[in-house]
Amino acid sequence: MAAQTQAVLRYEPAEIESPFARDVVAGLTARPKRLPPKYFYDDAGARLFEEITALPEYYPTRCELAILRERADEIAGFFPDGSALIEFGSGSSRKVRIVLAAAPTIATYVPVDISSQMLLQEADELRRDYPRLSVLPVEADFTHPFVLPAAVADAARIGFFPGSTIGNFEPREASALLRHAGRMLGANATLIIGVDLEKEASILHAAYNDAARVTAKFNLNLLTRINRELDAKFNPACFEHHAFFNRDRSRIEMHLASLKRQRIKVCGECIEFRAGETIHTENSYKYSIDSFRALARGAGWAPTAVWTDADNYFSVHALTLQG
Ligand code: AVJ
Repeated sequence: MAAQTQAVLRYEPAEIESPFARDVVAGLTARPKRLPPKYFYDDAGARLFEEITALPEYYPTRCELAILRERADEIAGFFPDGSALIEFGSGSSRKVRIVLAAAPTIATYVPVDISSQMLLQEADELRRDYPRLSVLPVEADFTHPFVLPAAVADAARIGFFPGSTIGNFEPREASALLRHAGRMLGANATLIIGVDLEKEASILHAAYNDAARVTAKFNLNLLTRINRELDAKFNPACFEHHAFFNRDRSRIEMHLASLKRQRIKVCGECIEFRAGETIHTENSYKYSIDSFRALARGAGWAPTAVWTDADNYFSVHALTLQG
């Protein structure tokens, strides 16, 4: 068979069925090697992330919670009677609870997440605590189109996208995602979105290199997940967590660096590592208020309000869809 044909058709579609397997093979055969950060959040990863949010060095969650608490009434002013709140990447319901408590006008809450265990558990707890609220969880990867429950078809829809998850995306992808969210939410929509701010590199560095090494565990858990779900044999002890601020691109980068030359078989593909070679596992972009507003405008959203914490570490923006 022509070698050329083989080079193009490297993977038999039948062999690699799941999106996870496809993305892992594509990422590990790319140069430089990379893996999408959305796969951090298996059940163990979601728990580790919750641990990260409580670390003394990890300021984003604390700052965002402070902003939401302080501005809950102003934020609630954006929710018309009977509106539906759609949360992208809901995870724990800690943040939305602050909004729900301040906005009894919200009739329906639609958490959208790929980590199903936490999604369903949090939904149950919210139903118990807010018996008049209709809670309609959607298990989906919000970076792909998904269907909103029919029950919210006629409601005014407000998007809630906290946690600076938007920072995981390349600015062009972030723009596409904001545009897509606008189409899904529909005319007159509001989006409440949390965005981490640019700041001194030492503070950023500490937040992603915590002394307790929970972030390292979170990063390395990706290899454990690949082992478990794709039957690979990575030794996490042969990789090291690297996180640093890339000033030119205004982003934290996380990598897994191979401590030695090694070969690992993944989905029938032999992946070779040079000593020191890395898998790029995450970007976490940091914006200024103006640079984020420019991004939002480019995606069809008009900046309506912005709130920050006392240190100016984190921002929460209210955007309204441009007519
Ligand atoms: C959930 C994407 C906002 O970028 O700060 C935390 C994920 N990675 N520590 C972030 C994360 C390492 C987090 N986001």
